[in-house]
Amino acid sequence: MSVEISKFLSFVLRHDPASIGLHLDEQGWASVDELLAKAGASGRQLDRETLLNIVANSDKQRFTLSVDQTRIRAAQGHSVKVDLGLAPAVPPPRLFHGTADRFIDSILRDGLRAQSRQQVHLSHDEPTAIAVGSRHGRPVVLSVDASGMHRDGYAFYQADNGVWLTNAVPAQYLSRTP
Ligand code: HQG
Repeated sequence: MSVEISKFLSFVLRHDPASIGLHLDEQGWASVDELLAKAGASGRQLDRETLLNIVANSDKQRFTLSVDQTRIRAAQGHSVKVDLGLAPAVPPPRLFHGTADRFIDSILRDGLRAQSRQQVHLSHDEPTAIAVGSRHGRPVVLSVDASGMHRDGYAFYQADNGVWLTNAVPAQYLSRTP
């Protein structure tokens, strides 16, 4: 049940708020009251306590609440245009990207692209990257020379849940892990 609600929340807060008539501001925040009301109006019974529980227990901490708990947003993963307002951050020397083996030739030729999302998502460790890649097929992990990119002027951001974000990764900064 909570997985289903979490998927619903990811869908409306990342991809299609209009599907339930929800408004996101430029930084991706929705009013918690409005979310609860519009979820109910679209046939999903969701009360505040359940919502707060799902936010607190989300395995990847996918959702962020404002300090006063009146607003909520997805920490990352948006396809709708938002400016999360994250400050540029210095990345660790290496980051990882998990993908499926069928994408490798294209990625090593063209680099990592954000595809349908606003930014490329990078993991700080290989096990996380394997899990991300497994969503798409047989997982392959790419190592990203994050310090080289940073030195060359590419900006990195860290989402509220620790996921690293950058606009794109040119192929020369990528290598396949064994
Ligand atoms: C691939 C999940 C061919 C890219 C995860 C990926 C993450 C290319 C796919 C978050 C390519 C896009 C994001 C190129 C990139 N040619 N394929 N040039 N450049 N790709 O789902 O990173 O559970 O949009 O490798 O844990 O898999 O939803 O991105 O395979 O943190 O919270 O195009 O979503 O989090 O797929 O996942 P996605 P992602 P949640």
